[in-house]
Amino acid sequence: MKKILITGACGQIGSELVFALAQQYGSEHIFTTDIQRPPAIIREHSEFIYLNVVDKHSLARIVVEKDIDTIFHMAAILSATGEKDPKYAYDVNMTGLINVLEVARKKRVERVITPSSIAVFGPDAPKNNTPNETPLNPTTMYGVTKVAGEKLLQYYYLKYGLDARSLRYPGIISSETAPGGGTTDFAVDLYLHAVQNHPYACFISEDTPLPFMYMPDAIDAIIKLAGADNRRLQRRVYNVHAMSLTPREIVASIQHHLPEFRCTYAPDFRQAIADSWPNGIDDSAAREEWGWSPAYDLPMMTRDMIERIRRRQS
Ligand code: AKB
Repeated sequence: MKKILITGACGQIGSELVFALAQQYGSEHIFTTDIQRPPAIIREHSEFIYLNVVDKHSLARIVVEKDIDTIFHMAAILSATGEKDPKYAYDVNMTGLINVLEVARKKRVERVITPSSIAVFGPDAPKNNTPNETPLNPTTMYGVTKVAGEKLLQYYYLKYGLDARSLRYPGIISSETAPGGGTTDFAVDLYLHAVQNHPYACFISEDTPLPFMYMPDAIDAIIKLAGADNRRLQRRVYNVHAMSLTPREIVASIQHHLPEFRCTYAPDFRQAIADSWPNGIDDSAAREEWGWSPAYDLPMMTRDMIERIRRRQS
């Protein structure tokens, strides 16, 4: 029976992944770690253990004691926080990943799945429908750590046969756990402010297109990739995409339900990060090799987001 470890379990994606994996495999098979105090949903659906991923010995002890066969390594510092403190992003993202890969190799963990990001692309990559394989020259420390992370996964696969897999997430929009320190966080903030009847000053300009995905699709993607038949996988890292959106388009979609909502634009240092990323990425390899396909478009996502945020706040 599967024994799954999730690092960074209290984060935006981790917290919803825990719930989805617990539904599929049973809470008694899910072990979660983070440096934050876990919310109720994590305590209810997993065994939580305090762990800083830079601590390799504690990580190894958990993997051995809990007999872990699959690791979802979600702990990471995102792009905006990474630009404020690049060395911290380097330490957490690179040391965390190499620790997970080394422990997985030595303790014979079957599979490691860890997200990469659209942040691997830099200004020289094609802006539209960015291919899976293209120059990777990011201009942020977050992007640098994600490119290096992708290369590490490939190295461990080729050298040791460790079945490590990754997917390049776009900005993820979700209603349950707020993201922290990302450039695409404004999209979640727009919904939260609109439902609370507050105006919002967006830190990205209104006509900046970026790739996005709704959380249920993000969870579906990572679980599908984790379960894909290795013989069908031609690469270790996959672009995944759902919709290309500008802040103005998200605001218009929200105003369809909440016409009073007002957004102003005050771009800050995060605009340069957004400008260096693609508008939308080509995910045909993921579609062909493991059946990826998103379910949510903008109108469906907006309806669901507003309903869920309202329910949570009532
Ligand atoms: C960020 O904005 O840093 C993340 C990402 C696109 O990887 N959401």
